[in-house]
Parts: sequence; C-alpha cells; structure tokens
Amino acid sequence: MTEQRPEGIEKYDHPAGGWDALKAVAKTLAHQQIVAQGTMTLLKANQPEGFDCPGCAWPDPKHTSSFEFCENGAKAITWESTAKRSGPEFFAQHTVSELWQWTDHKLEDAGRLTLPLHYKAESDRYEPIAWDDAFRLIAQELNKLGDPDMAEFYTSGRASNEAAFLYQLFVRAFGTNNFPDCSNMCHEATSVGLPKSIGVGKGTVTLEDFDHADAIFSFGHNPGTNHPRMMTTLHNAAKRGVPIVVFNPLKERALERFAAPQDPIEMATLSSTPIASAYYQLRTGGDLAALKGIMKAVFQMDAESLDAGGAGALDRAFIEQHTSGLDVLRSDIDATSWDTICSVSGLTREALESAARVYVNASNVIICYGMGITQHAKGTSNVQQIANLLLLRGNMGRQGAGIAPIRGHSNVQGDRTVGITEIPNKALLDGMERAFGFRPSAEKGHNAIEAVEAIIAGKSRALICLGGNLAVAMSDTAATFEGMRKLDLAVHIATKLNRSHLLTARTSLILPCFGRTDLDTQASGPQAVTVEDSMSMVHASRGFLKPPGELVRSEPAIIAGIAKATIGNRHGIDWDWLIADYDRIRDKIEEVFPDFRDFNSRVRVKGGFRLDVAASFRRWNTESGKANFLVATGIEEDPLISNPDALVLTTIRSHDQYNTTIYGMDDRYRGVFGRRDVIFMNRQDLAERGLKDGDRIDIHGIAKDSEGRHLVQGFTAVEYDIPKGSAAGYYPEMNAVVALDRYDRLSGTPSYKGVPITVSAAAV
Ligand SMILES: Nc1nc2c(c(=O)[nH]1)N[C@H]1C(S)=C(S)[C@@H](COP(=O)(O)OP(=O)(O)OC[C@H]3O[C@@H](n4cnc5c(=O)[nH]c(N)nc54)[C@H](O)[C@@H]3O)O[C@H]1N2
Ligand SMILES: Nc1nc2c(c(=O)[nH]1)N[C@H]1C(S)=C(S)[C@@H](COP(=O)(O)OP(=O)(O)OC[C@H]3O[C@@H](n4cnc5c(=O)[nH]c(N)nc54)[C@H](O)[C@@H]3O)O[C@H]1N2
Ligand SMILES: [Mo]
Repeated sequence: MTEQRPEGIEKYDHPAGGWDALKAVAKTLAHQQIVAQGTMTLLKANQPEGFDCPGCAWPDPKHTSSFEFCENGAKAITWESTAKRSGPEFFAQHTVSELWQWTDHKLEDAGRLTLPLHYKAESDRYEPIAWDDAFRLIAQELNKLGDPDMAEFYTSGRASNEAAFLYQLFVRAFGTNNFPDCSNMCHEATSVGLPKSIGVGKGTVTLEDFDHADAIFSFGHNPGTNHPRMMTTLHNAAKRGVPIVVFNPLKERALERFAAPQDPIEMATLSSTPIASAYYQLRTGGDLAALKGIMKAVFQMDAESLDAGGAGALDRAFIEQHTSGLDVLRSDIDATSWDTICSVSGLTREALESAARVYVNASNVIICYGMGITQHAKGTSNVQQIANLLLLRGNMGRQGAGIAPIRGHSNVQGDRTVGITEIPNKALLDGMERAFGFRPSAEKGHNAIEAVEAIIAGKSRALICLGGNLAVAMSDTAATFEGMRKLDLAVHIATKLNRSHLLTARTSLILPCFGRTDLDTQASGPQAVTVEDSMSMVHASRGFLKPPGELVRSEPAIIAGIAKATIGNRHGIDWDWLIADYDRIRDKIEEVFPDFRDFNSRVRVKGGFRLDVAASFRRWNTESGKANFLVATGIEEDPLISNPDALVLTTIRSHDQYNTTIYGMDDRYRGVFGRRDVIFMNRQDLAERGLKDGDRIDIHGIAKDSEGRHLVQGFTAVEYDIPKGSAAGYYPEMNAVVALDRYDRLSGTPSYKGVPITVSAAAV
C-alpha cells in the first residue's frame, strides 16, 4: 500500500469505544445545540420511567437503573431531540427542487418538522395545511381508488405497538393487506425461515442467557456501530474467557478490541479487551458454505468420537425427542464437498474445523447474526442453517443457548407482533374478528419489494408511510424514484424531512409526529407507549420533552385522524375514544393477541414482561410438532457473481448513520473521515483491473437493466483488508447499483449484501 492514502483515509489504531466514543457524543450534543437539555435527556434513555432509546432493538439489562453509555444511542436521541426546526419559514424559503440538491444529511439536519404540509406544484413548495384539510384530502384520494389494494401502507420500525396496531386496524378495515415494512428489507429471512425450523420467527434467547453461554458465534453484524450496548455483553463474556467466534468479511474493530466506557480501569489506563477469539474473514455471501463446512466437521467429529467408543458430538437424546429431518440434512452435507465449501466461503477446511471444535467443546452456544446473513439471495437458507447447527447439539431452548437474530429498528419486532404483516395468519384474523366484529381479508398483500414494483408499474396509486424513508432504503434508486413520482397520493408521517418526501406525487403531504422523547398528551392525560425488543421483552416508553411544535401530533392521533376521515365509524370503531387513552388500545391488542394477557398491568411493572416464545421452552409450533432440520440446496455461486470480472458488493452502515439518516461523514473505526464516496476493495482485485488505492472509479451493477441505470460514478477506490472478490460500500448510496429483482425468493429480502458489480476507471 502506498504511504500516501486517499484524502480522508487514515489508519485507526484505537480500540472501539473508549474516549473517542465519549468525544463523539460531546460533539453531537454541541451540533444539535442542546447541551444542557441533551445531557438530561440521555440520562432518561432506557430507564424504567423513561423512554425507549430509538437507536436499536438490543434489550435493556434488567433491574438496572444505572445509565448505560452508548455512543450511537446518544446520537439517535440527540438527533431526535435537537433544538433545530424545519418550520413554515423553512418551507417558504426553499423550493422542493432546491431541497432535492441537498445531501441526505442536510435535509434531516434542518431539524424537526413542526406543522402539516401540502405540496403545491405552482410554487414548487410544501405549504402549511390544517390537519382536518389534510385528513380530508387523504380520505378523498384513498376513497377514489375503487380498489383498496391500489394503496400501499408502509411502516418503519420506530412506530410503537399502539401506533402500529391502530394502523393495521385502519388498513384492514379499509380493506387491504398491503403492508410493506422495513422488516421486509431487514430480518424477513428470520421471520420466514425460523417458523419452519423452530416454530417461531423470533430469537429464543434472553439477555441473561449470555451470562451462561460457553461460546458465542457472531455472523454478519457489527455491534460496535449498530448495537453498541451489545458490546457490554460481549465485553463481559470475553472477560469471562468465553470464546467469541466471528464470521465477517471485514475486520470490524469492535469485534476485535473494545474499551468499555463503563469500565473505569480501561478508561483510565487506555487499555481494552480483545473480543473475538477467532475471526474468520469469509467471502461476502460465503456463509451458507461456511455453515455447511462447520456442520460437516461436526458430523466428522461425531463419527470419530463414536468410533473411539465415545458418546459422539451430537445431542442424540435431544435430536430423538425434539427434531425431525436429521438424515436428510446429513445426506446434503455429505454430498457437499470440501472443495466447494472452501472455494465459496473463501475459508480453509482447517479454519472451519477449528470453529467446529470450539462449537463442540462448548456446552451452551449462542449464535448471533445480522444483516450479513439475512440480506442475501439465500438469506432464509442462511438463517435455517444457523438453526440446524444449533439443533445438532441441542443448543435451543435451554439456558445459555439459542439463536439471536439481532434486530434493527427499536420496535421492528413489536410492529410485526401486533399485526403489521402482509400475510395475516388465522390467529390474527380470528383475533380481529373477536375484538372488532369483522373478519379482515385473508388475501396476501404486498411486501416492500412488491409494493415498489406495483408503484413502478402504476398499479398502486397511493402510498402512506408511517415513518421511514422507503424510496432511499429500497433497491434500484433510479427506478424506485421514478415510480414514486407517478403516484396520485403520497403521505409521510415523519419527524424530519427526508428525500422520500421530495418525490412528490399528484397530492403530497408531510404530517409531523412526535418521536420517542416527546411528551404525548391525549384527552386523558400523558400517555406511554410500548415496544418489544430483540428478545421479546415488552416495556413502556414515556417521552418527557416539550414537543417540537404545538401542531405536532402523536402517531396514533394522526392514524386515527386519517382513519376517521376515510372510513368514519365503519365496523363501529370509535377512533377518538381509542386514542383518548392508550390503555384502551392496549386492551384491544390483548383481545386480538392473547399473548398480551393483562397487558396494562404487566407493562406497568418495571422492566415490562417477556412474550411467550415457545421454542425457548422446547415447544415447537411447527407442522411436525418438532424442530426441523432443513436443507439448503445449491451453495454454488450465482452465475452473475461467477462472471470473472464481477465482484460481490456488500452495502454496509458507517459509524455515523442510522439507516438513511446520515449524522456525519466519518466512519471512525474503518478509518474513513469526512466522506462516504468510497468503495473498499482487495489489493489484488484493484491490481488485476489496472487500478490502485485512491483511483476514481465507476461502479456498475450487473443487472438486467438495459438502460445502464445501475451506476455509481466517480467514487474513490480504497485498498482494504477484505477477501478477494468481495467489495464494500455504504448504504444508501450504493442502492443505485442494486437491481430490484435481486432478492431472496423465499422471504423477499433484497440481497443488499450480495450485489454483483464490475468496476472501471471513472469515465469522467
Ligand atoms: N448506529 C446505528 N445503529 C443501527 C442502525 C444504523 O444504521 N446505525 N441500523 C439499525 C438497523 S435497521 C439494523 S437492521 C441493524 C443492522 O445492524 P448490522 O446487521 O450490524 O448491519 P450492517 O451495517 O448492514 O452490517 C452488517 C455486517 O455484516 C458484515 N457482512 C456483510 N456482508 C456479509 C456476508 O456476506 N457475510 C457475513 N458473515 N457478514 C457480512 C458487514 O461487514 C457488517 O459488519 O442495526 C440497527 N442499529
Ligand atoms: N443497500 C442497503 N439498503 C438497505 C439496507 C442495507 O443494509 N443496505 N438496510 C435495510 C434495512 S435493515 C432497513 S431497516 C431499511 C430502513 O428503512 P427505513 O426504516 O424506511 O429508513 P430510516 O432511514 O430508518 O428512516 C428514517 C426516517 O424516519 C423518520 N422517523 C424517525 N423517527 C421517527 C418516528 O419516531 N416516527 C416517525 N413516524 N418517523 C420517524 C424520519 O423522518 C427519518 O428521516 O433500509 C434497508 N435498506
Ligand atoms: Mo433494519
């Protein structure tokens, strides 16, 4: 590597966490102009009487009321509770065409939205509109459609259980199951894959289980950035000597070494704790092969042990009593050669055997995984192979063991639980009928990809978004943007301005809502909402800050307003009554979903309660009544990817972003400062293409699109420690090269982590 690195690219030698994390928070507080109030706000995050941090879905430690420091949680909170406002003057000053030229960072940095807005084509501006007029307009457009299936109702994962439940009630009463949601782009492979394996589409572990694990495996997630509070757990485990085995194409700093800001000694002595005991840099998309390799080695160790008169490496009693399908799995693994496993995973047989030894030598194993597993064409199969590996040794449904999908948005799991799903099951329909006296449609609705496809095809004419930034989060930026602009109606319920709002439809509205930190007062007084974390714990969240403007409303109130204007009191639903006191919404949730028994009293207990996850107790709600070993066929690479010129691009989050929200331009742990227009590449891949570190290049998506639209121009190549054949770049910029039809056929999850590309010197 040349000494002279590209501008903004430096070597970052520090451990993750530590003083740099504290400094970063101080900078954020200053930037959001809220030093005094901000510090106070941070102290209420994830406290029994406070609000749930909107940062991520990692659970809160039980029984604690001590402040748990989290750099990126602090960023999420200050970003929401900022003193900046994008009020009427702001929108009078800037046309939509002008705002379109702004960066994503600058759009949101304009501050909190303060009043309902309606786009006027004549002035090319969003102009203030009264709430009732906004509701009337929406109702008119929705009722004009003729067919409710021509509307799409998107949900991003910050919506509370109460908001999400009311939303699905309205949408089902309106008459469709078109519920694209951010989960479709995220852990859908988990939601679809795990029910077939273990009878529930959620993780089986609790936070306490980590204290009893003897080994932890981590596949494809970056907790130092995306779930910093998880680092406390991993740090403790590492200190206890628990092996932590990581599979990730990139060396993520926090998984290598971490200095816990909570640890006075590490902070005072500038020391840190090594996290991973073994770090396997597999090729992007190599997980299916790697998992099969580990299982192959486990079967081998089992045979060797039996031959030597031992008890074998499998938990035979568990397998016999609780599972089905082992023989079929074993044949599949036997038929998969080490050659294939090694070439596809990019790992050696010895490496995989060594991982298998750690696995077999531990009594209790937890496997954690994130987007590196789910966002692939084989995402569902990836998830199921993780379950297989755990089942082989009975690592499911007992203390210290289990599967831990690490969820994204702070209530993405809860939204699903309370009915945001395009495929309603019988229990949901029965529950709705019981609670509201009507049976909603059972017909499958659209997921996120299908919704965007229908919008592009002009079949869906209306889009309502409960939060999020759908157009920017979705693949194929050019096609998606074009489709959005053809809509008749686009409504965004949001806290801050983003690019999706600027893709104006014939009628476009932005409706400003409260965030987690805001005090929500309704007719009966101040309200709390509830959320469910990654480990199925449901608890209350209560904001306390003065809302950003008098006209800003809560999400439930906005949904009720739209519903009342659109369907009146259809099915006898009294919307005003429901939102006057959120206890009433919770009573209805309980009526529909019996798991929420005594909801209002149980959620008032400090720390909340855990929803029933049958698999955690070895009850298998599958058709066979057992946990199933499931086979994944074909680990050979995708023909598109086998193109000799192609690289597999994975799209990742920087340390300074929350999905499409760009807090800043640094990615400290990866040594990138002040920019995002880079692509990380292997040295040899660069050389073979006549390129070098720092060259300006164009990135072409290899897709069916004949118009050559899948292109990112003028990015800088950065030589990086990444396996040959793999490349990495930032989401959402790279969505421009992700074709819409590249997704997991079983779950619909876009393969954001397996994008076939070619690169060339920049044309201009
Ligand atoms: N601060 C912050 N917190 C967040 C978010 C945020 O943007 N910022 N987003 C939230 C959301 S919605 C989500 S879903 C989660 C996301 O949390 P993560 O799942 O950690 O998300 P990514 O940044 O996409 O990182 C995926 C990791 O997988 C690795 N990877 C990429 N491709 C592969 C592969 O093929 N195999 C393997 N084994 N690994 C691979 C990458 O190198 C990276 O370390 O975080 C949530 N929390
Ligand atoms: N290439 C690529 N694409 C990806 C991914 C990837 O890894 N790579 N990850 C995917 C994943 S995992 C996800 S989850 C999606 C994320 O997709 P989304 O959830 O749609 O996107 P966000 O960026 O989280 O949404 C940010 C916006 O939410 C609004 N907002 C914030 N807080 C609130 C609130 O409390 N209420 C309301 N109503 N609005 C609020 C603000 O207006 C803000 O601009 O992106 C997906 N897209
Ligand atoms: Mo996500």
